[in-house]
Amino acid sequence: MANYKVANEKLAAQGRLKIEWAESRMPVLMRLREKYSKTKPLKGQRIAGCLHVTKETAVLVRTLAAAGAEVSWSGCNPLSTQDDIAAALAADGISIYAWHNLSREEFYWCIDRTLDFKPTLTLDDGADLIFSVHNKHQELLKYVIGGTEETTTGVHRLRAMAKDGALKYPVVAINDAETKWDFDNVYGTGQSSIDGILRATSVMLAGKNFVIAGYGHCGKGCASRARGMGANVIVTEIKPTAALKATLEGYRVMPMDEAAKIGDIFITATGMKDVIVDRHFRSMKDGAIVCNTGHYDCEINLGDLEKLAKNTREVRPNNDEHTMADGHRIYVLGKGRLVNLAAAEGHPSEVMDMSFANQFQGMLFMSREGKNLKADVYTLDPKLDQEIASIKLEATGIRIDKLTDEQVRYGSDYAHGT
Ligand code: 3DD
Repeated sequence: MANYKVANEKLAAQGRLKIEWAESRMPVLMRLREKYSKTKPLKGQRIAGCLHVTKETAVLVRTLAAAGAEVSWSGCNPLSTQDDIAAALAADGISIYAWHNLSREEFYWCIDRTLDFKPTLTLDDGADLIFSVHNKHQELLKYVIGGTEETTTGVHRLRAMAKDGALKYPVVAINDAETKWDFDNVYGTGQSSIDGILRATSVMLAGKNFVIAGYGHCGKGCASRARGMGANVIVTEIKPTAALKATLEGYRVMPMDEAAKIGDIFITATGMKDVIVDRHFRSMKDGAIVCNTGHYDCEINLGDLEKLAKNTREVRPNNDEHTMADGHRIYVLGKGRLVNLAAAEGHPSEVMDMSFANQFQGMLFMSREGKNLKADVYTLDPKLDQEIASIKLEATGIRIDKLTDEQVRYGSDYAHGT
């Protein structure tokens, strides 16, 4: 029996039902499982994973195991583990160390446990696992042939390490795949962030001033989904081109100092620290709701808020009320951690299907090529995007046109002009 530590093994049956639900909505990953469970190309590989323990992640874990890998897993956020999913994976025989609401020490203890079997591959979301191997477990570097990284923030961190010559093994930036960032980050984050806000507050979005800090892929998704629910979207930005795009999309754009005075709901999606700080809390309306959908919990400065608050209490699950000296109340969701996974179930299965098809392909690629690559950050072959998208279209019964031979020739013929 695999070693593991989960909150409650009795939740396994409930978790299994959720995983089956996800499997029925992840045709790309299930197609890969069907294909590679026969040939088992990952046989002999030991994969340590550090990625939110959700029903969708469980489908990826089961697919990696079906392809022959030995898998050990921890969650990549103290608040994002779904305990019933963790129980189901433990019952599957996966070495999983994850439970909801981890302390910082427990979080890193779980990561350390996944390293006990000396992984040959690491699979990350936020680079905490790979960073632990580089900084606390250098003796394991000799076993690792490569890794993958899921998210924008993690890829940014790894590129900085590579630039410094600090990266010691090759990693695939999964986030750079079009069928990841242009779907997961936009449509996934858009829907799941609204989902988290609604589960933690059940407020009406229509007519509310919905302030989004950061108009990158995630912010863009949040803006369009919030507008779809009738909210008045306000965008704050530091990058002129992003601010301009938001303006041309019809959103109001202004500095956070101004937005803080009129916002009803605030969400940060910047990847930067201290986006909402003391002076913003002071100018917010009574009843303002504040949350974050970036990977780390540094975007909302909770230290500033705790200094200002005279009283704090949990008024609903994942919803803390902070009362200021003047009686104004500010509601922080998910303790400032990513609201889509702390207060809801993360992105829907349909979109994680493509992100995790890229993760699976990244593991295959690294298991084959890792030992021949220098320590750097790589991207998958863009052809894989079209393959993943084609399977997705086929599974959803959508048919598209095909170029004729003449059109293919035209596409590469530079001789003719007007
Ligand atoms: N992420 C969002 N929803 C998720 C889910 N249902 N399962 C696992 C991970 C999930 C995080 C992704 O957005 C990841 O791609 C990221 O952090 O960028």
